[in-house]
Amino acid sequence: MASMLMCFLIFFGATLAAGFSDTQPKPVPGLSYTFYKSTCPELEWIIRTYLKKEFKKDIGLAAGLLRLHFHDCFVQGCDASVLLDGSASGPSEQDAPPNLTLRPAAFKAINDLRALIDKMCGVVVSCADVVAVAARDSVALTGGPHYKVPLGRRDGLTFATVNVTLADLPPPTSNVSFLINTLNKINLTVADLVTLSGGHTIGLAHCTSFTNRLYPTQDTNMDKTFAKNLKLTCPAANTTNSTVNDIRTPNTFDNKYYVNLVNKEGLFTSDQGLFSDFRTKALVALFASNKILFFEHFALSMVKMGQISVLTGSQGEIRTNCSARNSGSGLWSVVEDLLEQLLEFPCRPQSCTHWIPIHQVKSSSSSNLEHALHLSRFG
Ligand code: HEM
Ligand SMILES: *[C@@H]1O[C@H](CO)[C@@H](O)[C@H](O)[C@H]1NC(C)=O
Ligand SMILES: *[C@@H]1O[C@H](CO)[C@@H](O)[C@H](O)[C@H]1NC(C)=O
Ligand SMILES: *[C@@H]1O[C@H](CO)[C@@H](O)[C@H](O)[C@H]1NC(C)=O
Ligand SMILES: *[C@@H]1O[C@H](CO)[C@@H](O)[C@H](O)[C@H]1NC(C)=O
Ligand SMILES: *[C@@H]1O[C@H](CO)[C@@H](O)[C@H](O)[C@H]1NC(C)=O
Ligand SMILES: *[C@@H]1O[C@H](CO)[C@@H](O)[C@H](O)[C@H]1NC(C)=O
Ligand SMILES: CC(=O)N[C@H]1CO[C@H](CO)[C@@H](O)[C@@H]1O
Repeated sequence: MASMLMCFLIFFGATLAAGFSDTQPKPVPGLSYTFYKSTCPELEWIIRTYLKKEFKKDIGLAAGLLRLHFHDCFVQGCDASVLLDGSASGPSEQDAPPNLTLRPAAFKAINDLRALIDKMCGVVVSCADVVAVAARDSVALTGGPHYKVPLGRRDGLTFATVNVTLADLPPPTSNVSFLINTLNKINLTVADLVTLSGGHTIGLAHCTSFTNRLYPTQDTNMDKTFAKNLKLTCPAANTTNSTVNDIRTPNTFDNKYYVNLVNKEGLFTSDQGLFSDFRTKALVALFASNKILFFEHFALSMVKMGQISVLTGSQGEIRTNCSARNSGSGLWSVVEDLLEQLLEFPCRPQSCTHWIPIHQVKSSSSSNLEHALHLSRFG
């Protein structure tokens, strides 16, 4: 009997693993797994190499980049609008209250990456795609699963208002019902909610994100020793200190976040609630005991999240500066459209990009970083 069960488990496990590696989820129309294959074959290598180097200096950047992608996708889709500086048309997402704690280092990394990518490939890769790949690599390089991301996103032309941003990003004080409803509006399921919350296996949180559970009265759903230590870090509700999201393995992407929840050591109301609500509790317990299963689900949910309301084809633009709309606001994509019509052949963006280098002859000044990348590749 025991051996039969064993056989079943092995068979079941193998089937899951095989199904996982063989079948990538089908990309939404306009995105593909090979989008930059001919126009920027170095793309993923450039990003991986740069991030490996930067994470050695500051592993917290990985958390910053993962959260950046989440915020981008939840507010008007994964269109890199989260990167826009506030100057052009009112407050950007970056200035809205829930985003204030997005790490400046993450914005800098995206801009640095774009500069490197542009030097090698020309201006063909969207900022939204750079954010998506950087988030994926942040997961992989901190110990999480490696998964393929569909590419071909275009960058948005419009800012989200502060109000829209507030409405789209659930606060950490949310209960599970509210979270389920919020995610449901963007077609994410209850399982996606539990799975994506596992992103809190890395990174930091400021006291203000969880002191609602300490003051004025202590949340009974929090481990007493854990609460005592949090009170030392956050002696008052308004302290500006921060602490790690995952007390067990703060800088490693693993399933310990769920182990924390099972032990009442989740940080936010929105975290700990997942182990109280009958709709989410079982999956939390399952992920706490099965890292591989969590990794498989996380990869799938991230691909799903990464395709929320994406702009494709000739929508939006490829921003030359990730922090600002191209001057002429969308003129470039109008020109692309006109060219397509004049040529009278169906032209997908990747087959059209031979137009771009003509207009984007780059200066040959080379940064130290670019030099380092060349050396490690060709040297
Ligand atoms: C489900 C709703 C979610 C809520 C309510 C939420 C809330 C928060 C809050 C309040 C913080 C701390 C901000 C601070 O105090 O500085 C945070 C940090 C973080 N969140 Fe979430 N989050 C959610 C979903 C996600 C998702 C889907 C991901 C990615 C898959 C994610 C990844 C992160 C990361 C990596 C950090 C640490 C950032 C850093 O260290 O810079 N979160 N989240
Ligand atoms: C944003 O929300 C606030 C508070 O709900 C409201 O007073 C304000 O008018 C809203 N602003 C816009 C532009 O909708
Ligand atoms: C969950 O939160 C929402 C919004 O804050 C609130 O209206 C609702 O009553 C809460 N539900 C429960 C069961 O506490
Ligand atoms: C959710 O799915 C519906 C039905 O397929 C679709 O109309 C809607 O655009 C989707 N919403 C998002 C944000 O993807
Ligand atoms: C947190 O901030 C307070 C001041 O508000 C300070 O006294 C305390 O040492 C800080 N704790 C930690 C762990 O940083
Ligand atoms: C926090 O609140 C206390 C009491 O209300 C006040 O004395 C203190 O200055 C505040 N600290 C910060 C950092 O706002
Ligand atoms: C990119 O745009 C931002 C915001 O307008 C600006 O501050 C920055 O200097 C620009 N960067 C470059 C390299 O032009
Ligand atoms: C919580 C928080 O710090 N909110 C700030 C977010 O950013 C806006 C604009 O910069 C500030 O007014 C808020 O105080």
